[in-house]
Amino acid sequence: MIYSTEETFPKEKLEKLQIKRLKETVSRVYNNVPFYQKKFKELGILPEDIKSIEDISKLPFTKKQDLRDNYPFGLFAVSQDAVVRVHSSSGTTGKPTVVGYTKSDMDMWNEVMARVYTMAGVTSEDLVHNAYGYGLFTGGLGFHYGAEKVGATIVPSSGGFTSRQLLLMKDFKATVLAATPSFALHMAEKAKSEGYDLKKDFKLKCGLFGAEPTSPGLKKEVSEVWGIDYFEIYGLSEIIGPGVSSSCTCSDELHIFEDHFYPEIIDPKSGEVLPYGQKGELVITSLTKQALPIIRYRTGDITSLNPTPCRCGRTHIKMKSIMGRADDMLIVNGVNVFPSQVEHVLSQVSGITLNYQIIADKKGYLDSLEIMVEVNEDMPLDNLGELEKLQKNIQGELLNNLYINAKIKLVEPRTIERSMGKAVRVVDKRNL
Ligand code: DLL
Repeated sequence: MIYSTEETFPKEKLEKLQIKRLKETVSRVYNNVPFYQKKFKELGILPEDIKSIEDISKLPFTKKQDLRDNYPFGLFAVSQDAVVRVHSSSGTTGKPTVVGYTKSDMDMWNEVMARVYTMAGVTSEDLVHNAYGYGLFTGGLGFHYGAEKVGATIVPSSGGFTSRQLLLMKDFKATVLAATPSFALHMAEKAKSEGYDLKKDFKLKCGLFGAEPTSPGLKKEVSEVWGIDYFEIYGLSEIIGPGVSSSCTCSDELHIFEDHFYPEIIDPKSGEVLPYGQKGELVITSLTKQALPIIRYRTGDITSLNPTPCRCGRTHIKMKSIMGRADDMLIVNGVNVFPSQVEHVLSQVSGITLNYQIIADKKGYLDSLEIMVEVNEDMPLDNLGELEKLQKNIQGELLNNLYINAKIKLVEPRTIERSMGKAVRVVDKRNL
C-alpha cells in the first residue's frame, strides 16, 4: 500500500509541485527571516530569480552553525504564537540546535511518518512498540504520531528499562519494533539472557530502524536475531525529524519524500552539485515547512541519489544508506556528539588539560564512550578521592550539557598519543 498519491506522481508533475513550493519557501524566508534576507542580498539574488528547480543552486547553504548562531528562535519564519512544538538537539552549554513546528508542520510530519509506516506494511491492526527516546529528541514523538495516524496501537515505551520493555513487547504481542538498531540488538541479547525464545515468545513482524549509521552486517544481524523485516528510516531534526526518507519492501535504498524535501548531493569541499549516482554530502531544502523553512541545509551525511524507478510504484528518488559524515560528528547510541562540544565542556572544568581523546567502542551491542583526559601537572595522581571527584564532575557536566554518558579516564600529562604533532581526538573502534 502507498499512503499518499504524491508518492507516485510522475516526474513532471512532481517537479511542477516542487518549483511552486520552492518559490513559496524562498519568498517566505526572504520576507520573514533576516538571516536569509541578508544572505540573499550578499549574493545579489531576489526571490523572483528562482524560476526553475535548477535555480536552487543559486541559493546559499545553511549550516548547523547558523542555527546555533541564531539560537534559539532566530531562524523561525513565524511568530511564537504560531509555533506548537519545539525540539532540540544537544549542544554546548546554552547553545543547542532548536527547531520549531507550526500546526501545519506537525500535519506534514505526521503524514510523512504515516507514509513510513505504510511503506513497511504497518496498519491499524498492528501494535507498535516505540523504544525511541521521548523528549527533546525527535525520534520518540515522531514515530508516535505517525503510528496514531495510520491507526496502529502505539506503546510509548521510550528508551532504557530493557527487561520491562521485553515483558511489555511479549505480553502486548507487539508486531512492530521502532528503535535504534543498536538498541534492538541489545534488547535481543537481554531477551536471550532472560531465557526468552525470540522467535516464539514475540510476535514481531518488522522493525523501523534509524538515527545512527549502521553497517549491512549489523542490519542483517538485527533482522535475523528477531526474525523480522528490517526497514530503515532516515531523518534529522533540522529538516523535520525521522521521516525524511525510508526504505520500502523492494529495496534497501530509501525513498526521499521529495514533495516536501528537495535533495541535492554536493562535493563537501567545493560545494559543487554532483550528478546522480555520485557520492557526496546530502543537502536538503524544505519545500513546505512554515516555522523553520530551511534552504540547502548541509546535513553532513554522505550518500548518493538513485533516480531509477522503483518496483514498489513510488516515483520518489532513492538515497543509499548513509555511508559516513563529512564532518567529525559521532553518533553514540543515537545521540549526536561533536568533539568540539566535548572540548567546550572540558574547558569549563578545572584540574584537567585539553589534551583528551574520545574513544567510541562497542559494549555488547550498545555503543560505549570513554573520554581520556590528561590532568594538570599539579594534580596529585595518588590522591584517589580527589581524582574520583574530578571524574564525577566531568561525567556530570557531559551528561547535563550534551546528554552523553561517558566513562572518564584521567591520565598523567603527556600520556595521550600525538600523531605528527596533531592530537588524535577521536578513536572510533566500532568498525562500521
Ligand atoms: O536522529 C532523527 C531520527 C530519529 C531518524 C529516529 C531516524 C529514526 P537527529 O538527532 O537530528 O535526528 O540526528 C540526525 O542522525 O544527520 C544522521 O547523521 C543520523 N541519522 C539519522 N538517521 C540515520 C540513518 C534523528 N538511518 C542525524 N542512518 C543525521 C544513518 C542516520 N544515520
